Amino acid sequence: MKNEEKKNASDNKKHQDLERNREDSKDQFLTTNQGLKINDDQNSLKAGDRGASLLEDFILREKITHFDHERIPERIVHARGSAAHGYFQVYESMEKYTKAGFLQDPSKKTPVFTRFSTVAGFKGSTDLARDVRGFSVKFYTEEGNYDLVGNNIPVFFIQDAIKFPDLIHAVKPEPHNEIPQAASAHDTFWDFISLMPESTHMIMWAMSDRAIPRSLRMMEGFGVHTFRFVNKENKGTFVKFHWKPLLGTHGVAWDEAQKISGNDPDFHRRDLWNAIDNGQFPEWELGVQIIPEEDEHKFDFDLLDATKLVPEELVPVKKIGKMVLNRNPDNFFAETEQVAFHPGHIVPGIDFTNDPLLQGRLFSYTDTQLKRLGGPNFHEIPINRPIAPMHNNQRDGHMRQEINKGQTSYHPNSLRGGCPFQAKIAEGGFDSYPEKIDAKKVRERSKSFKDHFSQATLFFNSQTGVEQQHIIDALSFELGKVGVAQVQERMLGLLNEVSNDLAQKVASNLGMKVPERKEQLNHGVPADFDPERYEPTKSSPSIEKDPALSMMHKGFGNIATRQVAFLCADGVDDNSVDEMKKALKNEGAMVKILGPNSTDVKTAGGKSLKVDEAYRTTASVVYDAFYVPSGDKAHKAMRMIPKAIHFLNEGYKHCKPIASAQENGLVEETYFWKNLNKQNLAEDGVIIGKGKSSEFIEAIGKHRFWKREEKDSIPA
Ligand code: HDD
Repeated sequence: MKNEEKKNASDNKKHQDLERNREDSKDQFLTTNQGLKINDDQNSLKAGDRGASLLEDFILREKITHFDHERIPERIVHARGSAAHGYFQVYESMEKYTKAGFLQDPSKKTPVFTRFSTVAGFKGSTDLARDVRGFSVKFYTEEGNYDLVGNNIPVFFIQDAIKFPDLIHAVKPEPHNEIPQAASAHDTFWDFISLMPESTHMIMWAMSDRAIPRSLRMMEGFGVHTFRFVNKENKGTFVKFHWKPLLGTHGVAWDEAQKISGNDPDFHRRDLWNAIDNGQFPEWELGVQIIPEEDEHKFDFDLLDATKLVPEELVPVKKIGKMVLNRNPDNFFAETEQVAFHPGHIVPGIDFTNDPLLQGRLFSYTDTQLKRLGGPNFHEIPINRPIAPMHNNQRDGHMRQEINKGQTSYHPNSLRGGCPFQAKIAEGGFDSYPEKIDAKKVRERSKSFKDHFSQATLFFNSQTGVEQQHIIDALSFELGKVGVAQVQERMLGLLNEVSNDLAQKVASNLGMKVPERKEQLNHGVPADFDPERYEPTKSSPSIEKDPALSMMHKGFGNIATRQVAFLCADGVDDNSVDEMKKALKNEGAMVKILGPNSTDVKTAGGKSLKVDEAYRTTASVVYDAFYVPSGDKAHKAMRMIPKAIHFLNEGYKHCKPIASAQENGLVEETYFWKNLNKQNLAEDGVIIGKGKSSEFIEAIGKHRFWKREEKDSIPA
């Protein structure tokens, strides 16, 4: 469907929804929860019009009591989230590897509900925090709900779930003063990390631009653990899950992220909502890396170790289907807040492995929902209900919705003819993969989990120069916020294991020295740990680089949904606006008209141009690119508006494409025009002159002109 058609379809749907809402609520009286019609919802019952309120007022009491109980505990992690409905469709049958019903028939659409989240921040925190993003998909399959509860980073901080509470306590705001909010740049986080060498690989990812995404729609997703596909013949195959966004994978600049957090803390949430509302539905392809069981020990890392990934250079990702998110939730609380994900919600054909992080997760998620959603019946909340029929002998409990009929609630029974029956495997009954286990009970970690650095090095070496610089900057920022020199030193020691160049540059930014190896406190392993079991090693990785690990290697060119600000004022040239607008819209980009205030701008041709935002109510950081149409009068006016000049300066600082249809005007007021070499501006994404829409579109397709950061002197 073309964007315009999608937009019309979405507008029609909005209109129909509005009509339906009106229709549904026609003749609806305001009532109490018992259905009693309320005659006065403005005044409480009082002893005289100036007297005390009466306890007898059950209408007041019911309303206030319900209000008092409106909040439920927020998620201990991933509290801040945004979600959408959609569907998943497989490209071809995967029966060779799995019997999972939703992965067989390319003509079948499986409904999904997908929730994205930050990890550390509270529910009301900013979207642009430097953090890992959760990427959870609930597939409502005909065989029951399947949840793929992953992240936008393919590895994790720790190897064993028993360390999860420690990790989260360390990253959350510090307990004595609850500072800082939604940030890892503080003492306790880096203290913990510096003592956990196994987190080094994940830290490289978390300090990269992956942790400050441009949009939730422009992030990859990963199942993280190695899972198992099981086919009809009961043959198992290891599988790693990937989500690849069709819009490419993009981040923002760190300075920009911090400013967005102030200007629009809902930036990601709004972006997802608006895109779906506009009919520009985000899409991801589901990819799998398939690894035969026979190859389990073929790699120089352990497939069960969640701090490792399987490089795409070694095992390519096969794209097997597509997810489209095409409907916003009707009610945030009912859906996004109450949805309950669980990595243990699987369907026949998908099974677990012995990854000790995954094994611990299997306990944690039900436990947390019991507390969060108030009891054992959270599966009855509409967003959590499977579409597959559900029958069992579980009964009662807080907030039970179902009215179970009949005399029996046990199995086996004869009084109800044996119902509900157990399903045979051929009838779709679930059967755990019969993995052979013959082992001693131990509190041990396999020696194959001990190499904590080679993949961190692989990741760092696979980045472009710009990406490496961003990691160095991020580490310098975060460690610069740490107030304890020993913690900083331990971290420099760990970074030195990744790359001496990296460690030297961060050390220099901190004004410190990289410690000698022998001083490294056993790579940070604390003295009370048994070194035999915990001291890390570093083997040489079988490959030196994997381009798939770099964001800048993928997904460029597509400008769909990019937000382009048109800087306007009275006297703006009609053609200059219309031609560029048409060209951008043809590519699916979104045009926002900015003006001196919220009233329409009068064009040179005498038309009214609707203003989307006044300069004072918006900020450059929420746009992807800037265009200044021609018109002498307009340029004269804009030269007098400091915020308009600031837009271009800041846009330049954040390496965004800038186009101006005329040279003599607003652009002459900018810092970069006055101070930098104009010869290089075009290759730096600054396009000057009339009729340059194709050059501008190409520039937007490049996302950012990071080379400009080398001249990081723009005062914006
Ligand atoms: Fe977790 C939520 C992802 C390890 C315990 N986790 C949660 C969510 C995501 C993840 C995306 C939000 C779900 C939603 O949108 O509602 N978690 C991960 C990944 C992990 C991981 C990718 C490692 C590979 N988690 C992990 C461990 C534990 C937990 C090791 C505990 C032992 N996670 C939880 C939890 C949460 C949760 C406390 C909080 C809210 C919830 O479950 O529903 O149980």
